[in-house]
Amino acid sequence: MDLVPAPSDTSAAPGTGAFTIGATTTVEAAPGTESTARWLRTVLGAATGFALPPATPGDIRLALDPAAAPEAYRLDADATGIRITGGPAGVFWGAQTLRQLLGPEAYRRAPLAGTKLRAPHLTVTDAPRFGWRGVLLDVARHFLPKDGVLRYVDLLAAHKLNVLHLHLTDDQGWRVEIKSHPRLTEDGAWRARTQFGPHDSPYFDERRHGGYYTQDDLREIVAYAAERHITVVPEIDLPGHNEAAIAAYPELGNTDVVDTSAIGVRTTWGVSENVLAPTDEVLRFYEDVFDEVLELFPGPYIHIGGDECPKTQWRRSPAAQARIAELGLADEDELQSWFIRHFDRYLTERGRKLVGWDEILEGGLAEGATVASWRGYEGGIAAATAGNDVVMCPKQHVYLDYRQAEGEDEPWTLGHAQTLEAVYGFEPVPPELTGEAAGRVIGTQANLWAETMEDIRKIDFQAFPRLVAFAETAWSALPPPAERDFAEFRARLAGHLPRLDALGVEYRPLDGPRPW
Ligand code: TNX
Repeated sequence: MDLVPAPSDTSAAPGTGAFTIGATTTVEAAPGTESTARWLRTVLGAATGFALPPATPGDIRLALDPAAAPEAYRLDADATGIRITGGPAGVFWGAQTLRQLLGPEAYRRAPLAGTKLRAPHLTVTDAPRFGWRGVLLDVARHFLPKDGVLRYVDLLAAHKLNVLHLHLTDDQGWRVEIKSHPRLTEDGAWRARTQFGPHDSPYFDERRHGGYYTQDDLREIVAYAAERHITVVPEIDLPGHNEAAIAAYPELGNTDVVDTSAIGVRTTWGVSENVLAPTDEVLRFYEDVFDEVLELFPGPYIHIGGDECPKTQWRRSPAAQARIAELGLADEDELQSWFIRHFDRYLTERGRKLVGWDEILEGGLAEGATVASWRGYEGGIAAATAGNDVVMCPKQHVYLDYRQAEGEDEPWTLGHAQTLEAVYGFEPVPPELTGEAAGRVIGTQANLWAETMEDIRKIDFQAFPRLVAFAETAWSALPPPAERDFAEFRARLAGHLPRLDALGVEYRPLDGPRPW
C-alpha cells in the first residue's frame, strides 16, 4: 500500500477483497464534505473517465464525525464500498489516502486503456502530529508563475501538508500587486539580470527577470488552497530584504546615508545593507501594504520576516540615531524590535497573528509573535520557553534548497548536503523542550529558497523526494531519530515514486542526480 506519510493505524479488513471504481460508482457527500467530494470527482473522474455522480447511499461515502479532531479521519474499505469520516479537513486527508490506495494510475489526468482503480479492503485511522505542516516557496528570488504555485498546492495536499508560506517580497523582487503603491510591482518586480553561482560569483544571466501575482491571482491561489485545507501564509519581509521596494520608492531607504535613488532591484544574492528607514512614513507605507495583504489572505497568520537586517546604515544615519534617542531605545537591535512590535500591534488589532524569523528575538520579542526558528533550534527553544509559539525549520535539517548529496554531479546549491536520510531523521521538538514548552512547537516547515531554482524543474528536483520524508516527520508520530526505520521508509517511498511519476514530478532518483 505504501502510504506516505505513514498513518497512525492500518488494519486489513477480514477477507482480503478490494473495492474497484467502475462506470457506475457513486459518491455521497454529507453536509460539510462537499468540497472533498468535488475534489475526488475531479481527480478520479480524470483518471478513470467515469462521472462518479452523487447518490444516497453512495459507493464512496463522506461524512463529518462531530467527535473527531479537525484533521483526524477514519477510512473503511469493505464489501459495501468506501466510507471516510472525520473532521472537516480530516475527510479531505482521508480522500488523499484513498487516492494513494488506488495506485499510481489515480494520479493521471486521463485514463489509460485498461486502467482499473482498486483499493484493498482495510481500515485506516489517522491524525496528524502537528497542526502546522508547512512549505516555504520563495517566489521572490525567482518568480514562479501562478500555475506552478497551484501545482505545488496539489503536491502539498498529496502529502497532507497544510501550510503554504509564500515568500512574496525580497531584495531581488516584489511579487504582490499593491494598488496603493503600484510601483512596487511596476518597477520592483523586475530586475535587469541575475547572478548565478555563489554570492560573490562573477557570472550573470544577462536576461531581465521578473513577474508578479495580481490580487486576483492571489485570491485564486488562496481559494484553491482552502479547498484543499491548506492555509496560505504571506510573507512581507521587513525591515531588511527590501531593496526591490526601495528601488521602486527610494524614500523608504536611509536617504541621509545612501543615495537611494541610485538603487535598483538587486541582481546578486546575499544580504543587502539597504534596509528600511525607521520613520513614521515607512510604517504608514507598510500599513498600506498590509491593509491590502490582509484582505487577500484571510488566514490567521501573517509573516513579517524580520531576518537578516544589517544595522550598518542605522548606525551611520543621524536620522536613525535621532529616532533611537527619541524612542528611548538602547540600540539598533531595539529599533528592529520597534518595527516588529509596531506590526505585531497592527496585526493583533485586526485579529491576526504575527510570524517572524528568529531574529525577532533580538532586542525583545513581541508578545503574541510566533517564531520561525531557522538558524537552528536555539531561537525556537528560547521562544517556546518564553511562552511563544514556534515553527521549527532549522536550516541544518530542512532547507530543501541545499543539495541532497555531495558529489560533482549534484546541481550547485547554497548550504551543505542534506540527504534524504538526514531529513527523515529530523525531529521538530528538540530534547531541550519538555512539558508545556514542548507543546509550544506548533509545527514544522521545510523551506525552498530559490536563489538556485530558476524554474519548476529545479524546484521539483530539490523538493523531491525529500519533501515526502519531511511530510512524515510533520504528520506521523515517529519514534525519536535514533529509533527511526529509514529502510522501511525508503521501501515505502519506492512504492510512492510511481505516483510522483504519474504526476510528472521530476524528483531526484534514489540512486543519484539527473543528468542535468
Ligand atoms: C537564509 S532563512 C535566508 C534566506 C536565504 C536562505 C538561503 C532566512 C530567514 N533567510 O534569505 O534565501 O538563507 O538558504
